[in-house]
Amino acid sequence: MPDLDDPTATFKEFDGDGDGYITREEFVRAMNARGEEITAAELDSIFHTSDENDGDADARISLAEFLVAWNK
Ligand SMILES: [Ca+2]
Ligand SMILES: [Ca+2]
Repeated sequence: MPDLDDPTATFKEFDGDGDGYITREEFVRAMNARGEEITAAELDSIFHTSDENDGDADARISLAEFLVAWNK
């Protein structure tokens, strides 16, 4: 279990294939691995608020976007 206060470690945990981006699929899988349920609406909200933080809105969350969301 990574340190929950370390967003970079959390990002790596969520980025299942290690390509540097978290997709919706990876996000759901990581939450389920933690025993957390996440609804489609919650997922939409997270991606809507996080995905555009670096201006690319590519439906994936980069580490930079993740850190911005983390610090909100
Ligand atoms: Ca990935
Ligand atoms: Ca993005």
